[in-house]
Amino acid sequence: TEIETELRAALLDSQFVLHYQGQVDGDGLLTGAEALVRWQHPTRGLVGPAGFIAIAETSGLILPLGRWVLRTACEQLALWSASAATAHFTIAVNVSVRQFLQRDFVEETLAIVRESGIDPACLKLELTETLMIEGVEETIGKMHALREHGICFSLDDFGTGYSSLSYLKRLPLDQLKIDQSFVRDVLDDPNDASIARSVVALGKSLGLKIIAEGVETEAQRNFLAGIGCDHWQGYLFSRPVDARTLEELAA
Ligand code: G
Ligand code: G
Ligand code: MN
Ligand code: NA
Repeated sequence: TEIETELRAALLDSQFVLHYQGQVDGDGLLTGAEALVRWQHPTRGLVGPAGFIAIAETSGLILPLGRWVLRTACEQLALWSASAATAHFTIAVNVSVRQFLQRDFVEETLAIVRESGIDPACLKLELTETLMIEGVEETIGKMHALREHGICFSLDDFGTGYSSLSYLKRLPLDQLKIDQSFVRDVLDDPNDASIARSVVALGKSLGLKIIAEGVETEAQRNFLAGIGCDHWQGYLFSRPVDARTLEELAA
């Protein structure tokens, strides 16, 4: 299709950029950021992932695009590691199902980590529950292989997909991410509050850290803190911004 051709050209022409959204701990300190890809389109301006990730996935372009995202995020982390104010930063990178299940994903990821010179423990890969449908055993195997080298894992969009608790306990995860669809109305919708409470309790009982995304107000933050949530991401702390703007927040 036309957009597919355009995407292919955009990759060659370096039209993609990463924005970074801060992640904050219980003391309100910036611990790092999630990398979020954007397309700097020559005529349409800055295009968000909703406008191209799905097409990149079906066309297979997600493989070179995903490699570019991972490499760029690791190079940014290497720069942050070398600077006092940001030396402790971790970086979270979204990995699509197709990308993760690609045959060479483990080797490629380890090569990127090695070449960028980052501490692998500062790299957190965000996976989604869909991986459990597409290939449980392969997913678990690859996670263990990467974890042996120190790489961490967060389960993104948790609760929105196919959550089988029996798989959850087998995944070598470090963190659960409460999806923003539960956070948005957590103060007004008792069902969302119940889900949030259950996710935190479940995650904690499995020894995981819990990050809430889409936190926009102090009231949401306080409620979530009250039920045991310990890390935050959302407009209350920072929008997705370019690397330099994020550095200013850390200063
Ligand atoms: O960036 P936004 O702020 O609009 O992100 C929307 C969605 O796009 C996110 O939920 C995320 O899962 C997805 N996304 C953002 N960046 C990437 C990326 O680099 N790779 C993949 N696979 N998905 C991404
Ligand atoms: O990968 P994931 O689905 O988790 O990506 C996070 C998405 O959530 C991005 O599209 C990001 O721009 C968006 N986001 C992050 N914080 C907030 C927030 O506080 N409010 C809203 N409405 N969206 C947010
Ligand atoms: Mn994410
Ligand atoms: Na999410």
